[in-house]
Amino acid sequence: VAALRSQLYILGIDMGTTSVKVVLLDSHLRKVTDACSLPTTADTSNRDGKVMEQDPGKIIDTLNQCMTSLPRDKLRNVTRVGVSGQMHGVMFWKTKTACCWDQGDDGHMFRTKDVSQLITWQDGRCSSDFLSSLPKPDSHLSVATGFGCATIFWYLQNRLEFLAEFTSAGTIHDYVVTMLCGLDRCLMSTQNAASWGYFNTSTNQWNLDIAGFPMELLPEPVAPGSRAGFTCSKWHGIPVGTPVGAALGDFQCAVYSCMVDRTDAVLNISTSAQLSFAMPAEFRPPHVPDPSSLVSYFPYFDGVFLVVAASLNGGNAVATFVDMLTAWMKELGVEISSSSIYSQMIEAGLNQNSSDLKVRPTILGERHDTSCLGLVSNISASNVSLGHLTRALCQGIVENIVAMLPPQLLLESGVKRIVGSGSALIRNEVLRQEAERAFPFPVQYSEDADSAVGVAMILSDRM
Ligand SMILES: *[C@@H]1O[C@H](CO)[C@@H](O)[C@H](O)[C@H]1NC(C)=O
Ligand SMILES: *[C@@H]1O[C@H](CO)[C@@H](O)[C@H](O)[C@H]1NC(C)=O
Ligand SMILES: *[C@@H]1O[C@H](CO)[C@@H](O)[C@H](O)[C@H]1NC(C)=O
Ligand SMILES: *[C@@H]1O[C@H](CO)[C@@H](O)[C@H](O)[C@H]1NC(C)=O
Ligand SMILES: *[C@@H]1O[C@H](CO)[C@@H](O)[C@H](O)[C@H]1NC(C)=O
Ligand SMILES: CC(=O)N[C@H]1CO[C@H](CO)[C@@H](O)[C@@H]1O
Repeated sequence: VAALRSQLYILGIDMGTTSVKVVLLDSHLRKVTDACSLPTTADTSNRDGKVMEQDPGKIIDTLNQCMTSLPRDKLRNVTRVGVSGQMHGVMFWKTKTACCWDQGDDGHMFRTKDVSQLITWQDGRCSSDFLSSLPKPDSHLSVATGFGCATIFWYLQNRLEFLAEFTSAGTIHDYVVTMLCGLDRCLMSTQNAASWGYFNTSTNQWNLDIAGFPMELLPEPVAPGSRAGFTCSKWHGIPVGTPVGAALGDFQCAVYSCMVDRTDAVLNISTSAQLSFAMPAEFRPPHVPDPSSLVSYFPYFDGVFLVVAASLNGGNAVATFVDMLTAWMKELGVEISSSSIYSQMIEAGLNQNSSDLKVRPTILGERHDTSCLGLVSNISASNVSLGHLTRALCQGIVENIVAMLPPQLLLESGVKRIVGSGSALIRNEVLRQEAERAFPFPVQYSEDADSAVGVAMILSDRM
């Protein structure tokens, strides 16, 4: 039977902060058949410790390398292209001359030309004084340094001549879509638009009709899941005229890749930790941002919002504990590897069912309370073994994220299952046990939460 049906693929691309990933999804089986991920090493020298910029030329070269690694015969059968990427950041380009197409033997591809650096979400040039001097956004999301519109305001006040060189702005993934389709105007999904600030998600309009603001640079908002255009040239073997989706947010795509049912909540614990689920269709976020709020609302699909609790403390807290033990052992003159400490500590934690010891793992503070650092409490002489500490640390990590978005709220919103993802959760059985204890729902694990896979699935389902 497989031989009779034509084999078609969807290409998913994720333009991440440190790497580019491409996947081919078999349209029929909805399974990944090929994938490639390469580091971009695109960070440029950090001039004053606050500027975080990347070289789009290097990022696009990395994309070309990833594409070259995919089987050419499958690329010829690609029927849709989806792109996701790091949100909040902004780059500028000159419409029409922002890339050059290379029609060489090794495949048609484009490279950057007449583009600015990418100012990433990690950029710190906008001080809190600067941000508070800006007009008040009409958005439920507050504006932070590294957000596209804040960066444009910074150029407006500090280097007006820089902006005059360009005619378009977008995220790096919007740039890819715009070049692939040869568009005159960048079409930006509301997922990415909301991440720039100054965007009203009720009207789906920018609110920057302010004297002097270069509105003409801003992309045109479109619904997530809609088509931006068609490939304007053959690209690495993909036929000309292949539909390309408007670029999406990496977070939404990662959630999509592991949310099987609409009633699933996703608990992701990697370096940091997030808990997220789709709010009921009629839910609308409050009109004014609340800086003390523990959750954010991000546009998902069809006017639905994802509620997201984001903790800065996840696998990094476990890693810090392991590093601490490794350093102590070394100071005591015992050489033992971190990986051996990690596995023995998990073993000890598994043998200790519960503990009265309490660990608050917020070693990095939290966004809503940067001064609330970690704490170990309720220490008694018999509760200080490695097993107690491991158990208490893992329990603390789960309780910390769960406190931001309590199970009662999940119940009321119709959540029926937790999908666990992220390397720190998947490989740590004590953490998994604590997650299973914390929720009144079954917990199922998904190893392949992935933005590139998610964007391919979205195009398969929705476009
Ligand atoms: C591409 O599609 C053609 C026609 O449907 C099919 O014969 C061929 O096997 C497919 N190639 C691959 C690599 O799947
Ligand atoms: C967005 O626009 C709607 C409709 O005009 C308005 O009711 C709302 O207050 C605006 N602001 C936000 C943050 O939704
Ligand atoms: C989980 O977190 C990692 C790292 O922060 C991120 O790359 C991934 O997309 C996240 N996955 C989900 C489903 O949120
Ligand atoms: C953990 O608790 C369960 C259920 O109470 C019990 O059956 C099991 O023996 C306990 N394991 C350890 C190592 O204490
Ligand atoms: C602290 O430990 C004691 C005895 O081990 C226990 O009874 C108590 O419930 C613990 N307190 C908290 C807040 O866990
Ligand atoms: C879970 C556990 O082992 N708790 C112990 C902590 O220490 C107190 C006081 O020594 C014991 O009574 C608990 O059994």
